[in-house]
Amino acid sequence: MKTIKLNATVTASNEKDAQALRARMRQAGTLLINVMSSPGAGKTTLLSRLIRDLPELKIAVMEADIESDVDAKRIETLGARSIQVHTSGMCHMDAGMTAAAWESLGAADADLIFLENVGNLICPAEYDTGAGKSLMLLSVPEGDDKPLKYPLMFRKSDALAITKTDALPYFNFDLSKCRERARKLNPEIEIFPVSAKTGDGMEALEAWIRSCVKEWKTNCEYKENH
Ligand SMILES: Nc1nc2c(ncn2[C@@H]2O[C@H](COP(=O)(O)OP(=O)(O)OP(=O)(O)O)[C@@H](O)[C@H]2O)c(=O)[nH]1
Ligand SMILES: [Mg+2]
Repeated sequence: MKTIKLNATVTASNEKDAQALRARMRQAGTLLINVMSSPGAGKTTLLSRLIRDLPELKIAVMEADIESDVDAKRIETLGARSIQVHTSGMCHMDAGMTAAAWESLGAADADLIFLENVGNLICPAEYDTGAGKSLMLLSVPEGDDKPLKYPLMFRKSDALAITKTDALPYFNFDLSKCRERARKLNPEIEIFPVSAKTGDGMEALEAWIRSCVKEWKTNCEYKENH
């Protein structure tokens, strides 16, 4: 497992870099999912479960953190290719950093790459990484009011995994209120209440991921043939 240190990319437009990376990844037939949440919401635990539950997909992971390589090591024990990216103090990944990490990862044949972004609900929402899909996590202990406080993250995400649902009996977390608040910001958002600990709700999330990968590859074949 490699660890690389990256600085913020200095180019004219992050949006352009992101579009270019998305186009290259489409050609490669690799779907990149940008995974975002507060620190400790359960990203690495969820990704570990997905790697085990989706053996038919070749999955690799890019772990972005300010310090340490514990998350990439956790992923590596599952046999998936992973790379640890240190962001030089930055609170998010940008498209140039993501492209550099993809190159260093060396997973040209991957069907699916997860980017575990730096843990926070603010900066990662502001930067397009070039990912094809974005998945945010909100864990039950954080509270159902988070869509009110961090609206951009909910607006920008294709899917919301409400994690640690096994903890629902111990917290005042109203699932339907949370759903309603998230949908008010983003009517299209897919919502999956899950527990990576018990496996509850994982099937629906996994079906969504499978269909995204399939659609990504179908479009890529379509493009190549026309
Ligand atoms: N009860 C419960 N605990 C969970 C679940 N998923 C993760 N946890 C716990 O939550 C803590 C944080 O989990 P991680 O997977 O490390 O969270 P993370 O979002 O990757 O954390 P950072 O990378 O530090 O931002 C750990 O103690 C996990 O065991 C879950 O489904 N249920
Ligand atoms: Mg983690």
